[in-house]
Amino acid sequence: MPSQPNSSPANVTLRNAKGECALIAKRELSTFWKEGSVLLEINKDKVSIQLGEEGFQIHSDGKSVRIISSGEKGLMYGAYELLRMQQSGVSMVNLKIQEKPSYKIRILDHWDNPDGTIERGFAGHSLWKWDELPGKLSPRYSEYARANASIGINGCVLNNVNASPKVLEKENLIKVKALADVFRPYGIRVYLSVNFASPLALGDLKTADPLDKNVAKWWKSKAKEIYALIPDFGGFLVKANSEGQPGPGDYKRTHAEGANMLAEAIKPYGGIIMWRAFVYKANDKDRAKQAFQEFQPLDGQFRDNVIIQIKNGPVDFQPREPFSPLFGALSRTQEMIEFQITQEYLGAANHLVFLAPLFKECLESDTYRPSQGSTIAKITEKALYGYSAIAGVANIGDDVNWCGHHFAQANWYAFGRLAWNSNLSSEQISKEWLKQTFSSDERFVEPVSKMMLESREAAVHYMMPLGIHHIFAGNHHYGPEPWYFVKGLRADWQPFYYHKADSLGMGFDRSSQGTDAVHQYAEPLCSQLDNVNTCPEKYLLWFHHVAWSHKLSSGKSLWEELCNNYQLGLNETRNFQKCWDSVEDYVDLQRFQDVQRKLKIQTHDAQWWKDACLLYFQQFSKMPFPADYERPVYNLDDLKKVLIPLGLFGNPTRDMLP
Ligand code: GCV
Repeated sequence: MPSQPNSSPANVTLRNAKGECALIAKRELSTFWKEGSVLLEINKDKVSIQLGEEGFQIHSDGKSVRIISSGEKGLMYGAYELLRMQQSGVSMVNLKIQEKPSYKIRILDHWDNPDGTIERGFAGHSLWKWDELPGKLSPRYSEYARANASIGINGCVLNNVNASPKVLEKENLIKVKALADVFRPYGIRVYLSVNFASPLALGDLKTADPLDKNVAKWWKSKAKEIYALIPDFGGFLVKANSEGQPGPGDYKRTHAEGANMLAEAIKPYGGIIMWRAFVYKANDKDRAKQAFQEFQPLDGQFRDNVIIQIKNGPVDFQPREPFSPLFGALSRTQEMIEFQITQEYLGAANHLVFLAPLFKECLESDTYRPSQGSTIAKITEKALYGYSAIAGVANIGDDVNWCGHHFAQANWYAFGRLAWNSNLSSEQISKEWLKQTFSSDERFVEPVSKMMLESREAAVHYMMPLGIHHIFAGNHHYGPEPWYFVKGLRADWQPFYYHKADSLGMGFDRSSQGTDAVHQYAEPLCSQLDNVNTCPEKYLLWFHHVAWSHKLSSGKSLWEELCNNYQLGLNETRNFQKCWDSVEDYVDLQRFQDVQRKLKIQTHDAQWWKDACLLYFQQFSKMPFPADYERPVYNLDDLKKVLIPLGLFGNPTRDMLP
């Protein structure tokens, strides 16, 4: 979002355009554009029609610039693109740009609760002040919409997928309408998460069975009520029969039967249903297989306005997961990807972890379905029935800096930019963001971009290298707790289920000798993953239970390679501290110190992760620390006593140290 106004307003003209998005484009350019005049023009020429109402062309001759689109939203996105180029130092001479978004629906999912808390939120309370709405509109609502529009986001789900039925009550819908009215000029549509049992909770009905005529009628009348208030309402997001949420399974109906009933209610108004594939039952041998098992047989049974929303990996937003095998496995059903921008499993708002490389790793994964080259980006960008979509679980709260950590804003930015253009590189995104946020001096941008690009891999190294997953502390998912065990608690909510460390080795055997999850992937991937010698080492312990003495490609044993990875991660965070200190001159004091303080916590936590994991796993490997590696500084018994203070909604409070 541009931030330094121009001293003399630019000459900006509108042609054939007078709508709200075009007016925003004009206002932004008049205030911030510094290089001559700009013409914003609605044009129905062939290219503009092909680029669609959000796409645009930018032409320049060095003196004046022309932004052309077939729609008003395209003019707004073109204006923001121009300002982004200006702030990133791109030459304006002879520009000939054509852009259209990779995804039609580019949406943020807020996990905000009606009481103002945010599930897995680390940046304060919810931005939405339900108590004040609709009478009082916080100025942050339009700032939020503006920031989103500037990076191409065009939708938001306002409330948590663990949804309270109350959101559908009349008095709350009026509040939703107030927000929708603020967001609309910025091209943003609102959506709601709904509780499948809402007719039971809010109506006089005794069932929420999707095949019951009265239930279908109830949803139809609710849809009518919503669209009377918000004519461009986007639709519903549904978490059904997952982690205790109600769903069609409660009535022995399928996900398709549940989703289709809602889809029919909303279809006359052009709405969509985003139905989540995040389902897993207790006591199953392999949680990672369940979404595929449940949804693949339903392919072809969903209405055309249902989109299946699939998390990037088969378990749950871990620091690294292989992609979900469901991608590409539904050839007659629209699939969308769900990323998590909020850092539930990546150090909350304390760790600097730039997520563009994680997003790209998934988008570029080849599913081989139906054939080689069928990447997740290609599969999900293809609109089978007119909609393609991508979602990111938001990391935004009412903190002054929006996201709790200054660098967490880069993840919001990266999500939006990739949703707009999935071909952008992580490097380009990091540099654009740094130049617009801090300084365009190369002496700042180069080292800090490098730090950002290394940060996700560093987090994998110091938290869960080589395919280890879900060894977090119970409940809050902040620190390490591979030993966490609660008698009677479902096994798949405990780390042992995932790491399976024993005297022989560690790792989850998902090979054909184990749970056979590998067979949910297409060939040649399936065979590659199935063989311990060809499985990429970054996924080794995800797919195999590996002997402690097993030699990896480095020539080191599994145990030595674990020690190596944890040490590497710790060293990397120390280097991030040095890197940041070296650019002090380019950053204002407050942000410099904020980030410096967080990097200190991150390094501290990397040490904590290293010691906790290696000391714990050493009990099984019974192997010594290699001679040239640093010794632990903590004792395992002390680390087992660490209690993280929990704040809002059980989220870890900021700035904690064990
Ligand atoms: C909103 C994980 C998180 C939950 C989250 C859930 C989901 O289990 O820990 O907080 O619930 O994913 O995506 O529905």
